[in-house]
Amino acid sequence: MSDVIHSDSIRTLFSNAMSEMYRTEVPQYGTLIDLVRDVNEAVLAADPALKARLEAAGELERLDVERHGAIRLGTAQELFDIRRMFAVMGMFPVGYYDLSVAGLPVHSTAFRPVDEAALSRNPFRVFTSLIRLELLEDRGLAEEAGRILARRKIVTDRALELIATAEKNGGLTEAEAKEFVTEALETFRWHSEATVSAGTYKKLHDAHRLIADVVSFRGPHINHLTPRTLDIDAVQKGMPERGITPKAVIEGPPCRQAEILLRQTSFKALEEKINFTGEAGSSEGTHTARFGEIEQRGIALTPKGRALYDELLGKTRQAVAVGSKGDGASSYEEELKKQFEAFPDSFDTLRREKLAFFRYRAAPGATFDGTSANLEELIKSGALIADPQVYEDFLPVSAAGIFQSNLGSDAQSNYSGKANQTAFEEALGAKVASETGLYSKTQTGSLVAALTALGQAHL
Ligand code: OOG
Ligand code: NI
Repeated sequence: MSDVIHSDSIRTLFSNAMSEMYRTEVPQYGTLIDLVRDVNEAVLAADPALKARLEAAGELERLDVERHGAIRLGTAQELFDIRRMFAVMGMFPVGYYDLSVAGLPVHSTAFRPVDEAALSRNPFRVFTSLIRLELLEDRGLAEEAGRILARRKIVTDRALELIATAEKNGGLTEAEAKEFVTEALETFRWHSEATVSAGTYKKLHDAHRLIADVVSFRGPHINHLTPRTLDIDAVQKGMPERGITPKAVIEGPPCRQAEILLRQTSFKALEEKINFTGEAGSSEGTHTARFGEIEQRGIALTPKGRALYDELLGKTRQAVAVGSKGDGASSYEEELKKQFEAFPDSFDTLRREKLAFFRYRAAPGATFDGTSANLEELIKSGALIADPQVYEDFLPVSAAGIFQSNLGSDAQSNYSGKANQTAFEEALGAKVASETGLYSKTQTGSLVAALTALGQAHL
């Protein structure tokens, strides 16, 4: 159908609407956005080379709109419906994250755009977790939670109709898209009316705070929206000056020249008043669900690079544990820095040692006379350029740290995992894409195109 609009446009309509909603619901989010904008402007002004690199790689425009959010779902049906909803916006499940390794009864995926053009227009992502009642020891409570969840409908009837329309027609018209966004927003809105009594809430909360957060409400409120900064250390430092207290340590790799993967920090945003239902009328209580977070993204790592990252992070965490009040944070940071001295810190070395993924392009107007013997020669001559590929995904250990901190503790915990990707994909009704596969495809595709443009397709 010709009047169907691109899913990228629907995603942008939606992420803007979500950002506006969150700004009114969580005032500190607005403060954070302002701080991140100030820091990013200062970084770009102070580092013209970085600015030029981001501009040439087409990354500068997306920076201002770049956000990720997170939701937690209760049932397989909910995950199935949410997958269909995100597909309308050009967002698909990538990666499987087992959070039971950190003692959390959830497993997750990230819905995000997958092709390069879509990512550069608006890389909006939603980290989506499914609660695992099967991991609860109290089977009676697990069944009760299951019954409560079975009663709710998190997607409006009209949104479901429009999803079916999009699936049938290969997209939505502009008018349908606007209505779809309004309806979809309902799923992620905060509801201060709990669907359970104060007594049930307490039981769920005692079993696990996450269980109470998922089971006690009408829908999966968006629990944070995260802007991307170019200097997370500067934002972490600037937060207290603007009345925001961040968690004790930044998750992920240490500060480096050649940034890798993802660094994140978060803060508790709100203690919200809620009303419980009850036979004797409603009663009041409080709930903390929503928080703020910032992220800095670096280069995506190959499996070899990722294995090295996991090894060094594991050694750090074995050597120093951060306590629940954030004690030990500075020795943790020192240890992290020390361990990561073993991780090459220049993009060129990362590329030559095949530790990270790149996107290749021919330099504007470049020609290469004759036949090149190898790739290194082409790169050295300036004809072939290797830009770092941004890591578009998440990290399970970091995600666990963000979860923990917003559940009320900075303590790090390490448990043995109970991954079940098969069950997750059955609920989802689809397979999750492999993140490595996507980066690898981009690397190979861009290299073939660049070499062809330079007349060096034989390489
Ligand atoms: C999700 C926490 C994980 C991230 O960026 O790694 C996360 C949640 O608390 O629901 O947002
Ligand atoms: Ni997050």
